[in-house]
Amino acid sequence: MREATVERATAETWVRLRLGLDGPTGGKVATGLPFLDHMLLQLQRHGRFLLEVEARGDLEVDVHHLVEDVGIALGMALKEALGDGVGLERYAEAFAPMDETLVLCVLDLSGRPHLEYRPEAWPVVGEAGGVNHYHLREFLRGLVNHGRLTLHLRLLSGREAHHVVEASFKALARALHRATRITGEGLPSTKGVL
Ligand SMILES: [Mn+2]
Repeated sequence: MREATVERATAETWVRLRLGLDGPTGGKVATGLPFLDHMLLQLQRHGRFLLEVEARGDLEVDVHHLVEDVGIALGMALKEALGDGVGLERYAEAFAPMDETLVLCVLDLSGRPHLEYRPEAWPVVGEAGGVNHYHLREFLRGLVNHGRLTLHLRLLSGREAHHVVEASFKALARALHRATRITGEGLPSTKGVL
């Protein structure tokens, strides 16, 4: 069974995260930031993962550090859980609608970090529980840089922060589920390495 547990501590945050790609799903999520918990539970449910997250952060300063560092821990766990990548589906895309909002996420578990997401181009208004779509960028940067994947995120419609951020997590979850499946036998690369 592919899974990994990481623990990461800085002067700003402490995160312990367990990710399981196969087998049982669910797990307790408690970061101290309710909207982030709500998003991680979307990832867990719609990605059909085991995802346990326990975290503390300097929320008296801002939500920024905690959101970013949970993304980093998720990337670290993903990279470790994927192992050598033999048989990996590797590519996936997923749309997620939420009423008026529509988001597209396209992934390549390539071994090369690249994030294609421009929050300044997204006409989002407001925030959700202290979290906005610029914080989403920090989460995704952490995930991409440490999970070593290519991630494109597009907003096709919608403006309301809660729907936009949540639909983004749902699209990410669905794409991550599919990209992490074992569907073949060899390494899915002509280069011979991911
Ligand atoms: Mn919601």
